[in-house]
Amino acid sequence: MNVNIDKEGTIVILTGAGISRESGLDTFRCKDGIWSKVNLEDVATPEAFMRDPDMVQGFYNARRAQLTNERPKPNPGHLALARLEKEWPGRVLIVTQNIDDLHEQASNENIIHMHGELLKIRCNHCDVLLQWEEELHTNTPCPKCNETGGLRPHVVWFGEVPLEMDTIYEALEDADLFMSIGTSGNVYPAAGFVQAVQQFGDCHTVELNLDPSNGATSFAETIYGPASEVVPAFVDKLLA
Ligand code: BV8
Repeated sequence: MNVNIDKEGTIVILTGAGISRESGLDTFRCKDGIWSKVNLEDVATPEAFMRDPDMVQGFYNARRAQLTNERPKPNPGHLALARLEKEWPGRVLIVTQNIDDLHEQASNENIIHMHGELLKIRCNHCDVLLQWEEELHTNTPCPKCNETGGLRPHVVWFGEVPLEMDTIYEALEDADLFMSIGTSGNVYPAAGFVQAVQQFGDCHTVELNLDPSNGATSFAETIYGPASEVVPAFVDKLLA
């Protein structure tokens, strides 16, 4: 790391599918990624849910079953961020695009799932938000309002507004260090955060990824390699 971050400084960390790859969860756009097997237009848009809800529910049931049956574990990349949150005197916030629960399993607390969470569902009829580890079907009655056809995965589909955007931009305004880990920089507004922090003020920006993302040239510093190796090494230097 080629700059000194004030130890009381605020660190905002954006994570993507790449940080969970070594825990056995597919990424989206890598060779054999999720979007090489299914079209996002068919499973991750509100239009798809209107058109063929069973197809959409099936897509998320399969990913939810992978989380609840295979119980993937956090890898050294996740664990290093947990150590950073515990030992860094200043504020540490994880803004993740991931809908898995590996940051929680690693015992991070300050986490925003800007694209939602796979182990939660909500009802379009009564807006209840529930923890959910089972399969979900169009005729599953809502445990609160008992209506059917309203329950959907608590995830942000393309064309929908990401979650907690105000809190995220407030943190980006306050950031002294912005780290981006395991994301290809294809999906907005997350892919625009590196430009946003530089408009807000003096913030050091670092990309930690297997290979250069679409936004690589926007970062002051770039470190390439598997998250399980480069993230612990970077955190060691930060806490040194
Ligand atoms: C919105 C949830 C308005 C569901 C997801 C501007 C320009 C162009 C388009 C747009 C734009 N603004 C908006 C859009 C439209 C759209 C968009 O960005 N489209 C793209 C495809 C062009 N955005 C939206 O619709 C968003 N909504 O904009 O609302 C708005 C905006 C601002 C404020 C208010 C309102 C909503 C987008 C959310 C969609 N939902 N997921 C689900 O998971 O099923 S997005 C989905 O892609 C995932 O959440 C994922 O996180 C995200 C990004 O993918 P990555 O995580 O980056 O994964 P990827 O496979 O691409 O890359 C993996 C990376 O890891 C690679 O770089 C690889 O090298 C690296 N890697 C691999 N292994 C490792 C590794 N790194 C380290 N170690 C390893 N071992």
